[in-house]
Amino acid sequence: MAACIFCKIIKGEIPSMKLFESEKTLAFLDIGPLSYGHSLIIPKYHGAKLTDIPDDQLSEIMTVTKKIASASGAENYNILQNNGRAAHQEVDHVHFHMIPKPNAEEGLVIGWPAK
Ligand code: D5M
Repeated sequence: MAACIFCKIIKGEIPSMKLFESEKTLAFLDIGPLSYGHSLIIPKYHGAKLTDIPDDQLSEIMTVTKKIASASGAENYNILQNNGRAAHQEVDHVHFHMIPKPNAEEGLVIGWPAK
């Protein structure tokens, strides 16, 4: 979709810090991280909500999300996926957040309590 910011990232029209790429899936760092290593994992197929994506385009997304969580080295992390404005979705292209939870000794990151 031409106006979609994540489709532009997929096409390389705007820059991103890519972590993983395959035929169907892309992972990159979130531009406004809630914690160090906050990443987004997206299907390359454009759809606003999870229910808009065909199953075959989602087949590897959890495997890739697991890879990214593992590569982050975080012992504690959240996987988050928002659908619709009332559910705090800002970008209308399906994405899974992988948000490491910092250890207390690593200090606070904006909006993210260490404990
Ligand atoms: O989260 C949308 C997320 O997308 C939010 O955490 C910021 C991130 N974002 C927006 N633009 C970019 C670019 N250009 N690069 C990387 N990350 C980006 P939501 O679940 O929709 O609220």
